[in-house]
Amino acid sequence: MKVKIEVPSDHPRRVSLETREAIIEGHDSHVVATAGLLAHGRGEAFDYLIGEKTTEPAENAARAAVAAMLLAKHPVISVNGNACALVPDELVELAELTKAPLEVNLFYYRKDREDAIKDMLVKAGMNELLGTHDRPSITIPELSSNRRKVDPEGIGSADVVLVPLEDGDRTEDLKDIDKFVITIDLNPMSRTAVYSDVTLVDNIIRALPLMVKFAREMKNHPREELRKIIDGFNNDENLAMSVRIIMEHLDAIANDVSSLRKKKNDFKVDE
Ligand code: PTJ
Repeated sequence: MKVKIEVPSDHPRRVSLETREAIIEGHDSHVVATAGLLAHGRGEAFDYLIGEKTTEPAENAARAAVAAMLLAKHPVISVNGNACALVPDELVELAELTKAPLEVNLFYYRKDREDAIKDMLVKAGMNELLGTHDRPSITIPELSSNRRKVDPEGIGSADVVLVPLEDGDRTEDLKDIDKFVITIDLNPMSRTAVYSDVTLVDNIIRALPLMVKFAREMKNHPREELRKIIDGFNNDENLAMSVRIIMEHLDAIANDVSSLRKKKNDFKVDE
């Protein structure tokens, strides 16, 4: 993540401030929708609750997600404004490693946003972007929002779709048309989280680099091994574990609020 402001390296909220800045700069350049600022705030709140680190269930989900993408006949990565603003380089790298094309698919569509997202991904090294206005499109009647317009070579014909930071209406519909859906959502109770086949309850700024790392490690794994990883994964159990981690985390704080001062580096709160 490259941002214009300089946050002192010892600032206890450095990562959070830089991430916020990336979203603000993304909004200034039209990559991020105004509603994306609010979506980010909701994500930040859930990240506090989960402890602002990748949990074991999130790591397991990342492994299953990458296995599904590597096994897929035609995996596709759906890109929205927030995902592009936060992890452009990792989106391009994951696309290359898993042979999953990137498709821009916006809830709050505007041509200038599509252009800004394309520019950012090209700067990150992307060669081709599906879903743009100059490409053929088909409509998925089951989808209700603007997201219903998809690329026939992308989401239209995909068997596995990664939909990071989703708005809830789409996952259920994608399931209805037999897509295997992977999502990244810090809220383990969102509709997207509970309807997906694999949900990474993690911040996209940690989840995408982790998926890239797993994709590098797993890309030459035998197919049976990848299949075993997916078969051994249960999304409901995984979500339940994420909710329990939040509860245990809050319980520990309720038992000893002063721990927030002592363990400043484990669980950081704003001043
Ligand atoms: O770019 P567009 O037009 O396609 O619009 C994108 C947004 C994100 C505005 C749109 O999809 C939307 O309104 O999403 P929601 O309904 O706010 O849902 C976003 C979900 O992502 C929420 O459950 C948040 O908790 C979660 N979230 C927010 N930031 C992060 C996150 N999850 C992972 N990492 C984050 N950084």
